[in-house]
Amino acid sequence: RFEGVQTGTGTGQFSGTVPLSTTLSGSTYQLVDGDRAGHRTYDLNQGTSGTGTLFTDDNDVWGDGTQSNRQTAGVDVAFGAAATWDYYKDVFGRNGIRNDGVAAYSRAHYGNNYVNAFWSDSCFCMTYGDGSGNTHPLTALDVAAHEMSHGVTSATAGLTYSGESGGLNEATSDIFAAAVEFHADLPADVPDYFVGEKININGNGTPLRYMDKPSRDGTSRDSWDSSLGGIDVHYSSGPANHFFYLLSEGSGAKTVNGVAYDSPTSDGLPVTGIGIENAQQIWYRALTTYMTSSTNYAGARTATLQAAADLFGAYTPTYLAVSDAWAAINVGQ
Ligand code: ASN
Ligand code: ZN
Repeated sequence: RFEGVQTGTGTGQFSGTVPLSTTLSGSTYQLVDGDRAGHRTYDLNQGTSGTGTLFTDDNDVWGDGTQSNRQTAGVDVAFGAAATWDYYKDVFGRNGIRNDGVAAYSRAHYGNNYVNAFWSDSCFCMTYGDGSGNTHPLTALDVAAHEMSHGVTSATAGLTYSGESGGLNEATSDIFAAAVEFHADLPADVPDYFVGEKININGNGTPLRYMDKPSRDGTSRDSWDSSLGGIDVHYSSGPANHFFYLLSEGSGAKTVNGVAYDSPTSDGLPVTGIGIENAQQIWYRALTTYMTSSTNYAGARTATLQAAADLFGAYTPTYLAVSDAWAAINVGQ
């Protein structure tokens, strides 16, 4: 722990009331995470460059869950960064985005009516808009985990952000976004296989993306075909997201944490799930050991089979489930 580290309490709009590691400087608390390499959270105050001002507080009680309180977005994104840091550390032994023990930083309240969030390798930071009307912030846990995971992909496989490798890059961020939710297991954000289900980006309460059947969003693909590399990476991610759901939970109808899913297979054959704990280990090892910048869907199949062989043994039931899940999205057989 850093000198001066404190345990504050925050109430986010999406995270609920959560502990926050903060730092006491003189008589002012700073949103600087002394337990996670000093990750800093800034208020851009609707600006679009630099770092704005560090979030500070005089009593270490942050935000109130309402969007009108400026600290609330800071709580959600600081918690998201902490939960994602902890996920990579606890589950994979990874020490930060680049595995070098160095913290990124977060910037909330970017621009005006900015309906996005993004990771940047050049600042080594995450940035969050306040959404439409500056009243729909994109600050939920899965959004933070998605963006931070772009940093992990960039530091490992380096999947090029176009064509099939771009779809795999996006899917990697969605996969770890879901996995971080399951690891954090927040009462206020029940873990699911959706992305962006809390931020109401569509205005009707629906998620941004669905992993059990990606076509539920109206645009994403459920399965691979030869045209996949020609579409936007946020839609060509669909088949890989679907693969990960099938590998984790299996095909058909299922309820997880009270959420109903119904996952189809393109070959009509069933897939038996191996659990998200095993599936995430396979995807992470494939990403960090076997995938490269130009890996396509066929290459991702090979990479995950190699990873499964390393972790569980070749031709074990777990290994065969990986093969079945790829066949279910029309990759290999
Ligand atoms: N929020 C988007 C994403 O992480 C930003 C982008 O289009 N790269 O995918
Ligand atoms: Zn992304």
